[in-house]
Amino acid sequence: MPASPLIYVLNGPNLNLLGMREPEIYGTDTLDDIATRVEDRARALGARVEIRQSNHEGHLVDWLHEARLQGAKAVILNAGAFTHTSVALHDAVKAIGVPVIEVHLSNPQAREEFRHHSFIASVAKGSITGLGALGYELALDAAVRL
Ligand code: CA2
Repeated sequence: MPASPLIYVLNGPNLNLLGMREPEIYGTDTLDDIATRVEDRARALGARVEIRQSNHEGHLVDWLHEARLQGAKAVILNAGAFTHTSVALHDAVKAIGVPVIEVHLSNPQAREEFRHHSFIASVAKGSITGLGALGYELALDAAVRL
């Protein structure tokens, strides 16, 4: 029987604050709520998920490398504000040879100008934005079917 696919779900800065502030932008789910939904969906799809959050750019770079070393089938990445600033994450996504699906709870294109550019989008397999926590579940469905 083939091993169940492993999907990394990486979350960037301030996403640990979800559900506590700005519910009109990010919804009322906490990151733990989202993790539970992703784990439930992974079980239904027969996939394994490794879900992490960090406020530190280097941790996210290290975890992208780790995803490759662990043979992950895909990475779901919400890089938070690093999306709009990080050449290091751009380079890591490009380097690892593992498909990365970019997810954002909000739609950055509909927000401030400084959120309009993503350093991830051009090296990602695809992006899902503006659909709230559902975006993570849709990304997981896509990751398993890639
Ligand atoms: O919409 C998204 O998922 C974002 O990645 C969220 C980032 C933002 O910088 C990106 O432009 C879009 C911010 C996450 C911060 O989340 C908070 C949650 C509650 C209270 C304060 C911040």
